[in-house]
Amino acid sequence: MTELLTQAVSLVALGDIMVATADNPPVNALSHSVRAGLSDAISAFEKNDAARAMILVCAGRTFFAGADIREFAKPMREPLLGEVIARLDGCTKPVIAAIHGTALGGGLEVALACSYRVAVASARFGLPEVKLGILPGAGGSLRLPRLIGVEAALAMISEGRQIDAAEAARNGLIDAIVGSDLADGALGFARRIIDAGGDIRRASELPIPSFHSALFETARASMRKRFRGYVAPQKAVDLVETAVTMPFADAGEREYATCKELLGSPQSKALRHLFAAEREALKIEGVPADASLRDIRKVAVVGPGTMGRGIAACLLDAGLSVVLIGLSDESLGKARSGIARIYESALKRGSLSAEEIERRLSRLTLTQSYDGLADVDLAVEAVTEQRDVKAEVFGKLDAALRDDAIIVTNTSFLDIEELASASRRPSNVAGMHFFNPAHVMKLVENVRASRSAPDVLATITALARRLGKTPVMVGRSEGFVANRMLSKRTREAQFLLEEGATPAQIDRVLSGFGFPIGPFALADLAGMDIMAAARAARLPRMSDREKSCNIVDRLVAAGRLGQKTGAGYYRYDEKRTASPDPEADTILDTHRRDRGIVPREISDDEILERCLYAMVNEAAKILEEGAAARPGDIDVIWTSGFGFPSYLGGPMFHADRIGIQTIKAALDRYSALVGREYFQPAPLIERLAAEGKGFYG
Ligand code: T1G
Repeated sequence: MTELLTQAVSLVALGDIMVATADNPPVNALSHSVRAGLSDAISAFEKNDAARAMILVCAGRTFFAGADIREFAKPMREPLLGEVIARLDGCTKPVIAAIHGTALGGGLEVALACSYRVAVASARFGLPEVKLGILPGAGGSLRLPRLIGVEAALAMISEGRQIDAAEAARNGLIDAIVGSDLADGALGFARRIIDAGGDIRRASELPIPSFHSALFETARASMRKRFRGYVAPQKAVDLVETAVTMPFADAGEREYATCKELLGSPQSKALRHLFAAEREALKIEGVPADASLRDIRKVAVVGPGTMGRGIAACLLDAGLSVVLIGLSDESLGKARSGIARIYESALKRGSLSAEEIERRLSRLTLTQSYDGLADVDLAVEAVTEQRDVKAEVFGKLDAALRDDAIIVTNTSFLDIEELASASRRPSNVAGMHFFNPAHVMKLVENVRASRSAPDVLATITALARRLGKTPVMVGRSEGFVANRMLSKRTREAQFLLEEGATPAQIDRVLSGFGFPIGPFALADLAGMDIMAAARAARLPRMSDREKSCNIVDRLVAAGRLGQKTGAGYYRYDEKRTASPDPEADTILDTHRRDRGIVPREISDDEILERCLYAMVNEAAKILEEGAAARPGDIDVIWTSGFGFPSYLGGPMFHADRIGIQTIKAALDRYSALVGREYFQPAPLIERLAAEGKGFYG
């Protein structure tokens, strides 16, 4: 008979095997009711002399996905996870974790404290705490190295890397992969353990496998480089070193203390904010959570340029069939080789096999014709950013596609409303704004037009997720959210340059803040011709000062297109290492002289504030207009799209930390210095500052 121990855990005896089942939707987080239930199950198992083994399994879609993140902000209620885990470890009869879905964080720690672990082939395992700015706090750093080796454990803990069941079986994390019927497989395994004498095997009692003496020093250096600015990855190395050099109990205390300390750190709060914001961003106003999704199997991509190719590649990667439509054999041929190059580098890295690449490419059709698109479910328009060209393509797609097919535009700046209303299917039109390179960049700004149908919005959100992207729904607004805010930072960087700062100073300040690359090094990478084209597109809406601040055009005129010509804002050697270039200085000096500007010393603080606050001020306008639904959406956009350091939580979260009153005072100061048209505080900032509130209340 099944006995309900707590709201979340039940226990049943099947002969001499007990089965404890946890059921705490949606992801079986280790909430209080689960911990209490597990503790009761262990007691019942230990007391029951007839029971010779216990299986620990989860209902629903996954094994325990970790500690309950929602409980982090509250005082912890006993039994604490560490206590439950110590009791599992101390069991005098075998406990077998039966795993499906993802065993993560505290969930994996529970499994590690069991005597044995079996899993279905699709299960995944990880200690992703580091991504939340914390580290394992319930024995993960102690038991994992003993089971799978120090180096492998270090990689999982410091990078949050997940592994699949095959790897887990190879490295000793799990004892068996069972068939798709997990309960059946786990019962069979338990029977074999009982028949073999019911041995228990405690990971805590295994010896520490040998490891290379330079392991930790090398790892520290690599973490510093790869996770610049992040605290937890560095601490992870210290933690694992402690775990394998100190006695078990002492190391356990150290682990718990580290986890607790990190939990209260500003970085962890920021990263947990983003975890929640990313999920919140999937909730779209007017779209029910259970909205029906349209079936998307075949997608047409119009425009075989850089964007079209990248988009086609990620659609192929996700298992979809793609028709890539172009204007000439030549452009399509280039597209095919462009896509093949993307796959060649995956082959070289070893992330894809030649057969898999072959399979993906076999789903790609290249054509100049709009005929035969009847089985296409969705079309992505990715042609050049010109209104009449896009309108013409929309017209052709409208005529060629089934009535219920969806058309999305990849426009960055054009008015999606105009494109939608010219179509005969306005409710089936929306935007999907990918970023270059589309097969790499995580962010997709999905754009809703006023008549986009709710199920269309739900479908493009699901499609972006299927492509492994981070979608955020935005509304009508020139440049949407990411580029619109970026254009203000670009403007300020240019103004600062003509006022007397150098590209190297501005880049140093912004990368010192945490951006992966400064704006001028980035411009050199993207190409000055691209920057000049973007500038030309915005020219009609620029102020007089912006129009005359034409350093980009001067660089192009001097043939300095950036890295590809060996010189832009910087000069590049054959290894593409940048150094300041007197020739670029001369161009800047000439520009300043022509404009009658006497260069001045500019402080690093001024550079950072002007670049950052110009963005935050624009974000406040975007929020007021409703082009972004909430501040969290903007934080997700900037951290997943443009390298805003995640450990600061995104521009809005960071602005709240600085304080809106401080930001407003700075905006007033720069209004006087640079001009009101650039720095007048947005009404929302005025209001929040007056009320003493932040974007998050
Ligand atoms: N606690 C509470 N809620 C959680 C949760 C958790 N650990 N994980 C997910 N949710 C919520 C999530 O907010 C969402 O809610 C819903 O579940 C579905 O999630 C002591 C310190 C498991 C791979 O970091 O990686 O253990 O938005 O949309 O895409 O060492 O969730 O619907 O209201 O993401 O299928 C470590 C985090 C904790 C795992 C499922 N564990 N979760 O992905 O669904 S720290 C993690 C995930 C720890 C110990 C420590 C994913 C997933 P809502 P979802 P999904």
